[in-house]
Amino acid sequence: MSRLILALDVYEREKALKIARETGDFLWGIKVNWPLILGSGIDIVGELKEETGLPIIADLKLADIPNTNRLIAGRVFEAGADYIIAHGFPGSDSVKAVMELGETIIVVEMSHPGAGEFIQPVTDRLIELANELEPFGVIAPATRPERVRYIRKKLRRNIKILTPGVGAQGGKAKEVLKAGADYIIVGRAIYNSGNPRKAAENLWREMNAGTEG
Ligand code: BMP
Repeated sequence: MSRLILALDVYEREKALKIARETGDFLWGIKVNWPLILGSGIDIVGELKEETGLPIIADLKLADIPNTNRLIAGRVFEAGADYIIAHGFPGSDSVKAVMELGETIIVVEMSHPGAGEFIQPVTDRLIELANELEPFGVIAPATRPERVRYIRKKLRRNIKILTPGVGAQGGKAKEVLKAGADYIIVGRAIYNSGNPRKAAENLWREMNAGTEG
């Protein structure tokens, strides 16, 4: 089984569907973020699901009061999303409002340099929140394998770790998997490559090398 998630951050519907079709064989799932939702509308979630049969993660990074989180998440789950990503820092009530409607992934640390300013100092608290609420998974930075290792140690075993930051942001798939990630999220290194299918296949091979037999 694949542990690769495509971050499909393009605007255009046709382009998104084409890349999804080409790469689907090598993916566990597809992550849809604001660029694609703004460019193509929320119905793209159902279309991608129908086209590929893969789980769809809606990366909205919800960070609002419980009622607003609930209003947004309700529509997005209705549109066919299997998972929604929410921020943990607005508090447990805001996250619970999403979790009551469907499978949720909580951001506990981010992959960009600025993550060191505000989110990394509260990662321990966000891990505690995840351990208490037991969502499907958490987001952790593929750009810092040592932080993935740390988060894996503190996080309940049944909670998955999904890591963006491989490829364009400098993270290395093998290293992050070794540090304890369950899934690797990759965008530009696949959709901006001349041959997205080949790029996804190469990553898939790299991730599976040494795990056969
Ligand atoms: P790329 O492989 O092109 O860098 O894309 C990474 C994807 O993961 C983007 O959709 C980005 O918004 C998302 N992401 C991230 O890069 N770092 C995080 O900490 C959290 C994210 O959701």
